[in-house]
Amino acid sequence: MTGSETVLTDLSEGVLRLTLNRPDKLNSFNEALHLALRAGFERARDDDAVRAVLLTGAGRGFCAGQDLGDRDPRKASGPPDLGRTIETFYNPLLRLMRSLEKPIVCAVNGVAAGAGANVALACDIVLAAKSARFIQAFAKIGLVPDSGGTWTLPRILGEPRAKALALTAEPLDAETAAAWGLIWKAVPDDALMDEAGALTARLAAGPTKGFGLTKRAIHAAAANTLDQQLDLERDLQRDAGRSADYAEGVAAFLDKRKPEFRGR
Ligand code: T3D
Repeated sequence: MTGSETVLTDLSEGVLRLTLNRPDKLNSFNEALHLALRAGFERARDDDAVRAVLLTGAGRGFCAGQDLGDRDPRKASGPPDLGRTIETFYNPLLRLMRSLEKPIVCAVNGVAAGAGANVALACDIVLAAKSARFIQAFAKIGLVPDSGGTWTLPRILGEPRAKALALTAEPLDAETAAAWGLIWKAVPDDALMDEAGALTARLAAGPTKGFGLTKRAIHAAAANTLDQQLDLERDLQRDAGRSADYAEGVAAFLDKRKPEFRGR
């Protein structure tokens, strides 16, 4: 395990595990954690040895959003410019995660609040411990959901549930989040890391070039007409069909053997 104190980083067999590591503060975001997490995702983008990412938190929480200790109005000379911090820290992180053409699995090990909830929901496949909760905590302190929450929640849940979660800040338990389609599944607490680890390892050993193209297609669908999407599928399938992994997958099928994908 290597990395800064605030995010533990471990690369093994193609899986880059990023563990938010400020457990005393429920892994809330300070600048150090932001920079370390961004560096982790930049490594995932740039390092061919990384085939999939597993994001989780140390201790009993996943992430409680912004560290409010850094926002104490009694210690400030005037109101903060939160637009600047969003532009400097949160938005680059979300854009980096969204554009990563490798699978991101999130193992939500405990409470995910504020930006912590929305960073989890920005991952590709989200598993949560049954005891975990998702809280749009922004309403409790007079803020607007950020980190993509106002984009993700209405698209997945529809406006009625999105607005209720955002305006009440009521905790959403993991099983309800799964039943509503907000996450992939809720699993027993003691099975979470094994299950998330096995899933990420399986993805990392898969045709990750094709996974990246698949993510690109699904992300584009939100803004495309069916005609545009059909054209995009044609173009991406052309790329996928030229990949070494496609040739290997078909050959392995015909040879009745296990494929050895390399992400190329
Ligand atoms: O500012 C900008 O740049 C704009 C961007 C904003 C993005 C945002 O995320 S705004 C939303 C910020 N987050 C919150 O409002 C959540 C605050 N936390 C909570 O509401 C609760 O802690 C939880 C519901 C998440 C969990 O409750 P519980 O009862 O399980 O734990 P707890 O006892 O409240 O917290 C445990 C410790 O973590 C505690 O410290 P202590 O007393 O043991 O020393 C608590 O103060 C600390 N902690 C929890 N959340 C934060 C935090 N410390 C700093 N900042 C936090 N966000």
